[in-house]
Amino acid sequence: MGEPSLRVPAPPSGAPEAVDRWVEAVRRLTDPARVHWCTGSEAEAAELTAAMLASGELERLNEERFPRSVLYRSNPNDVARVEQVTFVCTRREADAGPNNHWLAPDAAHRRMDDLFRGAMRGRTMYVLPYCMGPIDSPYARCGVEITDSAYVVLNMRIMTRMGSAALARIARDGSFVRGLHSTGELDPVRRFIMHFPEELTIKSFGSGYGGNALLGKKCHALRIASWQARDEGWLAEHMLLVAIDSPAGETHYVAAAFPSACGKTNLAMLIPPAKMPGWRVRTIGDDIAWLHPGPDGRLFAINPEAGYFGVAPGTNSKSNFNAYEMVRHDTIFTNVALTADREPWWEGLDGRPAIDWQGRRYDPSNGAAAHPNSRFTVSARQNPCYATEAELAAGVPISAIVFGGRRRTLAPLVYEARDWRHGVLVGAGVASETTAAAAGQVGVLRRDPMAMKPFCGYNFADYWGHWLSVGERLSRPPRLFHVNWFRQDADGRFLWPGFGDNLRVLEWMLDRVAGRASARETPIGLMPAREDLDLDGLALAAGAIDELLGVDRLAWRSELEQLAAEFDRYGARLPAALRAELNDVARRLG
Ligand code: GTP
Ligand code: SPV
Ligand code: MN
Repeated sequence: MGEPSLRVPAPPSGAPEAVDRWVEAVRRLTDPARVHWCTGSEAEAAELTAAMLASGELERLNEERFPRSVLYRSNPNDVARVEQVTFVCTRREADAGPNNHWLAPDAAHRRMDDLFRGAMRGRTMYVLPYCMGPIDSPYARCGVEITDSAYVVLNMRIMTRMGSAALARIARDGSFVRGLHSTGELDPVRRFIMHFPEELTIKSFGSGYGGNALLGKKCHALRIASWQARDEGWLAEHMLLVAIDSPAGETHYVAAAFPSACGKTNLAMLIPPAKMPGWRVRTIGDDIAWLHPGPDGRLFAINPEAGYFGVAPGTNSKSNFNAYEMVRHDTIFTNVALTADREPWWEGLDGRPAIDWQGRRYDPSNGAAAHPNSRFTVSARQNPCYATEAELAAGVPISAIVFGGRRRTLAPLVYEARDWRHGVLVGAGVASETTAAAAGQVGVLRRDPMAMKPFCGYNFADYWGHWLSVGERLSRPPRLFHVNWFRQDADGRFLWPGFGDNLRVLEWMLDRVAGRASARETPIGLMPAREDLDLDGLALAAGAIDELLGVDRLAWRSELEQLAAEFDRYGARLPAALRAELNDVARRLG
């Protein structure tokens, strides 16, 4: 390994000894040319950016129209999360459950350490301490990611509270999640993302992209955190968080779980339709929520993240004006196209692409100009509708939890669970058509309970049981709903306009919370009649609303059979109460 004495890292004073020891062990294993402890400062980010611009890893965008923004092109074989090679490595296989790929911890460590041995030779090893959640929140949790990717450093700096303050908090907490990452050679057959929840450890090799590499996000804040949350009595969820201010001056906080690329960022930044003056939606989070039963019997939530890693395609001034405004400066774009003026471009924008996401001259026969999973990374502070409640150490009390999926048929626009237990069934029953956010086929319906299929760090049967037990601790639980913005007609046209008009559905939910709105009983839950929704000014196709609010009993019976078959995979571990809820709906369907 040669000359280690020249390469001894200089930990900042105040670095806890446990961090130090681990960094030293990783340094010996990976053999980097140098070690850089990240402070998270602006100067550090500017220096890393300048170096990446000079090496060609980043490209400057049109400085006048997108100041201080850059484009990163990832390897074309590395453009999304890779669920096939994502593992949960628990001592007992059953603890990971049929919902996860599993490997024994010893074997997994061996495989990963073989990959990491010497992997950073000639490269810089970055040590980045980060905090998920407001730095002074009792609900926040810290981690340290070691990576050889400067792109990861720049992204984590936006997505988390990264740097010296986090290190100080780790010294106070005495514990942290260890995340080791290397882009390796980007060889798809040498690509693995391994989680060791019992050791609070993550090892990720061979990908530099998003959820595979920004370890604070899905790996820590969902897979590891969901495990910790079960032990400690809270929930780590794939949910957006919003404050909704009504014209009457009420504010309600709503959390919503939709699968990847199914509308969380868009709902989190929703602009009310012109027909709803006085309403305002403010963003607390757009992807992940940590939920804690509070002292007063309500459920409180924080957003562990500090930025957004959002889907670019489809974002424009009509669909999401706030997002479009927010990415016009100080933004990292990944895998978008360029116009002739070097402005970022993606499908859904006006104008024309000149260069595609792979840096080639745009040619429609090569497919989309921007990769369908191209993204922007941006600080939450740039969001025009940022909610300052995102900084509250105690979080915000949740009035409603919304589950949803992308389904062209069956699932109605909205329905409400009869109570928490039924709501757990509704969440467990989420299914959605796959999207470009994960490698693999797009548009295939798959079961995605609570939008957590790729992210739950333990056995779903235990997870559903945990959801039921959290509900039992809430004397004032939120109401639970299910929505589907993605119903289509026979020609593939959306039946519901979506985006800003989704607030019409949220208004009904909040009226339900306040006891103002009526609902009709259906076998699958409580639904608005068309008069209960404010549809004023909407140009819906003839018959669309009946379609959107209909319950096709025959189709639902077969849906429940599929859900029952899914539950069977969990055997005796499945909570009896969940099976009872399913049987109850089946009985109501006749
Ligand atoms: P992740 O970041 O992958 O977790 O995705 P997300 O859930 O935040 O999804 P996002 O809001 O980025 O939306 C993904 C895609 O769905 C974008 O192309 C949006 O334009 C589209 N979309 C979002 N909301 C709606 C809606 O209400 N109706 C329709 N038809 N499309 C929508
Ligand atoms: C998702 O896929 O749900 C995302 C993007 O939010 S990633 O960070 O790649 O997981
Ligand atoms: Mn997501």
